[in-house]
Amino acid sequence: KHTFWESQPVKQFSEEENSDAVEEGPVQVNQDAKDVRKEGYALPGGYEWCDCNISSAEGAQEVYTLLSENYVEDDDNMFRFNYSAQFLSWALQPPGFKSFWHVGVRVIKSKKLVAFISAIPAKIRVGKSSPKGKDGVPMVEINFLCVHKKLRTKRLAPVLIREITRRVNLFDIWQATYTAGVIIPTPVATCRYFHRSLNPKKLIEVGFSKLGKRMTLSRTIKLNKLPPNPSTPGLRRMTKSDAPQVLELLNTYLSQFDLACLFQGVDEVEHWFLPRDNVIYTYVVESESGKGKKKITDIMSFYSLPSTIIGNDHHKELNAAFSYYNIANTVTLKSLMEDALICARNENFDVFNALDIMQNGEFMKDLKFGIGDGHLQYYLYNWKVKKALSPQQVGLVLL
Ligand code: YNC
Ligand code: MG
Repeated sequence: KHTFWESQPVKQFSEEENSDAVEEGPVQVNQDAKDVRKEGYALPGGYEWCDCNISSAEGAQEVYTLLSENYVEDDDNMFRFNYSAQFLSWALQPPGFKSFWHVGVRVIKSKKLVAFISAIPAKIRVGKSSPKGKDGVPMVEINFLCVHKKLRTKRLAPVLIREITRRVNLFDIWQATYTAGVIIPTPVATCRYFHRSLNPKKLIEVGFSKLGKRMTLSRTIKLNKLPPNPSTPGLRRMTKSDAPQVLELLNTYLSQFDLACLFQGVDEVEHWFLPRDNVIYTYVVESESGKGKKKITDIMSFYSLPSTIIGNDHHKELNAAFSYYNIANTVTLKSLMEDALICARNENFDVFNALDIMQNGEFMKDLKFGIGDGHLQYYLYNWKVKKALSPQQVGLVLL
């Protein structure tokens, strides 16, 4: 029973079967932004809404602290995502961001931040038949929904979701995309994480991985060993002047998928891809294109999302790199991704994670990725698709 989600304009589980009868597109016709209620939704007594000011160090730190203590844990409560303050500052402030969409709940008396939810704008294309065709649908990406552990199961999450919806609707946006570990009505795609050990000794010590049957630690280390340096000629870190070519490459590449982001301009690409230490790592391949001219032909990227290791005296943090967008044109995807593993290892990451989306299935076996437990569900708000997408049809990475 999903009392809240059954009240929302999302595809319901009961509509799963007769999928031929489902019309692709909005669940509800767009309203008039002028008719959206002006007042915030009611909170339980003693709590108030706030706009979090991520652009200030203190504001980012406040959200960081809430999430670092209360955000997503694995099923066995051994690890908890520990997005850094710099990462949150990046993830929440792309071109067009609004503090009005960085929604917090505070205790009125102490001003302590106890809940959070965020939206950022994005153009999303669903299927090949979006009404606006190649231009995609103006949506928001919802992320970092978090309620303090002491306030759980009091139906505060639905209030946060209604409030962010209201604040997005006020700007005449009626659709959203989000991912979650839980299953609610109704996933548009069900994807899985795969993991590639970079530092097997530590991964075993902290209980992230187990020694395989008939395996010793030294054999495991040897099996996972990577060359010291990447092999692709011309591979280097992305710089600002690469952004126009990266924009072209991304939008062309992503046009083959049924759920993807349409990058809107050079400023968006600069924001999402220019390297930032401990946040986002992007490499490009620069090739000679004749007459001494050079051009960007390939892209490889990953982001940094460490996890706190809960209750381990020796190791405090698991350094995980997460695959972002990768485009292989002059080398195989496998060899480009082997370079990604090498670059991540050289940046001191312990593990490299990738979803089975896009073409990632092509390299996972050869590059010794192992399947993770748990799934990542992709969702659309106020948008129905006829049939769920396979992971390979998904070309969207949410942070
Ligand atoms: C979830 N992750 O099903 P029903 S992902 C959506 N996404 O409703 P309560 C969720 N809904 O089933 P708690 C959800 N988790 O009765 C739970 N729900 O219809 C639903 N965890 O509320 C749930 N972060 O307040 C149920 O539950 C109702 O106190 C129960 O709070 C939930 O960011 C939560 O995993 C997740 O902090 C806040 O457990 C809490 O348990 C927590 O009684 C650890 O809520 C951190 C965590 C979630 C990460 C994420 C994406 C969120 C998407 C939200 C939906 C956006 C819709 C689009 C809005 C814009 C529309 C436009 C335009
Ligand atoms: Mg609650």
